Amino acid sequence: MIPMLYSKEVAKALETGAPIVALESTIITHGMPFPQNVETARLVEDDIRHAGAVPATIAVLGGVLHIGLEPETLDQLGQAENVAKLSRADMAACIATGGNGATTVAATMIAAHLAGIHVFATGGIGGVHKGAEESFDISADLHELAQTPVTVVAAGAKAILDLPKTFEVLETLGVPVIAFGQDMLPAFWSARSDMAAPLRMDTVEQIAKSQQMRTAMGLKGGQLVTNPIPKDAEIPANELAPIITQALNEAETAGINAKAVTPFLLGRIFELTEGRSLTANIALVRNNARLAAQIAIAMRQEPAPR
Ligand code: PSU
Ligand code: MN
Repeated sequence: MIPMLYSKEVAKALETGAPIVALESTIITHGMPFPQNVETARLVEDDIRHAGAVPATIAVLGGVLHIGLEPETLDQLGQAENVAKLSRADMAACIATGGNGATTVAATMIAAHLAGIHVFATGGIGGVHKGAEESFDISADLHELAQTPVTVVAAGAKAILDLPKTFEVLETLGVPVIAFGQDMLPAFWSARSDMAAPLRMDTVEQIAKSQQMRTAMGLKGGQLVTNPIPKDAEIPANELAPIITQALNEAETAGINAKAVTPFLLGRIFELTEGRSLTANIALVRNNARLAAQIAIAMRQEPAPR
């Protein structure tokens, strides 16, 4: 038996069949500084409610897998120290040993699927790190998309990554990568990269139907929906490039590796942009939450194709 606890609103939504959107917690504990992390988590949950769906923020607390957090619990998590960053490799161990852990994209997908939730919103997925040919640092998020049937809405892969290699791996793994409403892939803090998207969709109904068709065909895995950051919130890629390079160099000099790389880089880019990267990050997560809510509503309305 998996120790699981549902928030009141998620328990009710599961009973009534109301649309639900899963949310990760690593962005709260490792992706943003306090207090903006908690403020953003609350805003994102409210965005989903206003769009007509129910938010389910996921975390492991005292060895219990929480599907949806009550407001007090969300506040505590935002200030908690020594919370593990959980992925597929260590999630079960954290639950088994009674630990506390925040869920990454991979772990959140696993939890969402266990709870019967089909849609999940985040900022940016993990991917192939620059220099991966040496470090072999490739996020488990990519393999999770290939095997767990959850549609993930993100603003692309985080621009600190090697984006061409990240999308090559997704193609190899058979993960549909869909750009919402444009031909080019977005690049997290920037609305457009210079890479054409493998698939483009302009309606949430198309996205919902495509996930259901995969399931009907017996194809494992989810889909990645890349949703461009709103134009008025973006930071142009050429402005960010030197800052990302500087942060990467500092990470190398400081010997940062494994799970610490992404939080280190996000933190340094926040400092080097004097907070602008965080403002953009908040805008894109909220934008993704709103789209995910619409997809969750469309999935509920579309009967599974036969
Ligand atoms: N999106 C954000 N900020 C984040 C993350 C996503 O806007 O901090 C987290 C997600 O939890 C993602 C993780 O799964 O970063 C990737 O970490 P890694 O590169 O170590 O796999
Ligand atoms: Mn990694």
